[in-house]
Amino acid sequence: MRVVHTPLHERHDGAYELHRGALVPSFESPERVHIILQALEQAGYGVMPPREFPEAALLRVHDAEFVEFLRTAHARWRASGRDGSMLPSGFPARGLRRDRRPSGINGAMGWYTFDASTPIVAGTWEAVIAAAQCALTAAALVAEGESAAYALCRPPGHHAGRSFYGGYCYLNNAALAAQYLRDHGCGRVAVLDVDYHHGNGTQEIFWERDDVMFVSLHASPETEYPYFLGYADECGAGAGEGCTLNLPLPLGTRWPEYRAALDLAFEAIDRHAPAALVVSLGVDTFEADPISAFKLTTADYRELGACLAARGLPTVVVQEGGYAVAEIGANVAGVLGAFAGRTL
Ligand code: Q9C
Ligand code: ZN
Repeated sequence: MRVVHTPLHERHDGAYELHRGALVPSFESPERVHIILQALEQAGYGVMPPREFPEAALLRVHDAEFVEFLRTAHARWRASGRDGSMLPSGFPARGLRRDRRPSGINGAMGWYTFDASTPIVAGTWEAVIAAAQCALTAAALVAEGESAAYALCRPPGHHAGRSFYGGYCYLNNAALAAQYLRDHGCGRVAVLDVDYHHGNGTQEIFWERDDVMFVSLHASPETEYPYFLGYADECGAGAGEGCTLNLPLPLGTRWPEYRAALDLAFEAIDRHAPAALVVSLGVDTFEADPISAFKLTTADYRELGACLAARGLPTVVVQEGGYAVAEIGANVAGVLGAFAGRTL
């Protein structure tokens, strides 16, 4: 199994985020990828840089004005006399206008994001397109016949929608991979999201589609981020009705219950009969994760990998969250080891 990675992720290094009422150092740090990469290199994986893809590949999933906002946001911020991390301070909630996008950078930021934990710094765009290219490269490898590939994406992507960012995510790497597979001869695709948080962006992107199924296991939005999406009654709409499946789980979930939900996820995926699988792999379900409350162990990630690999589907694994930095390498390597056993 090939690992697609580039050090360009380091260009994105947000200083802080708003967390439980305080500005705290960003949980989503370059160190996360350093440690994953070290674990995978130690395990003997072949690491390759991403290929270049035209902007048209991004526009298959994202809105052009949104992409332009991300590309130019920090330069606009600097032009307004500031520097460092950009964070928003107002959002168009109920009672406010959603038909006029403010021309100023502060209002535009609140327009395009939905939280204050997703900073933009001078190098964010460079890292964001590099992560997207990692995901597209992994998808291309699978479209060309590899049985599995892993995109070591940073920043992550599953909270980003067609025209919004948030949750440490800017462009939706997993959605780009799924769309790339669709555009390059692959039949139906299933996206299975095992990050602790609901993949609201991926759900939004494929909500009305029947060619890309979205299935997510995550902590209940009743108490957990992203709070406003991810309930079990969200099933898709229009042609996509029945092609979205949410399996919210309680705080404290351990492997046996997680495994049972995974079985339900795969029953639904099997009914969809996909030609390929995209896995949004967050390891923030880990027992020691600093912002999450599931109880999976390092050993459980090997089981998870075995469950995923056992489907025998061509699979693109895309890195999402995971903030227990000390163990993140072992946890990701645990999942990928099962694929490597099949395809090394
Ligand atoms: N006080 C991913 O795992 N912060 N994103 C929550 C709660 C945002 C997580 C703040 C968490 C985003 C890709
Ligand atoms: Zn997460």
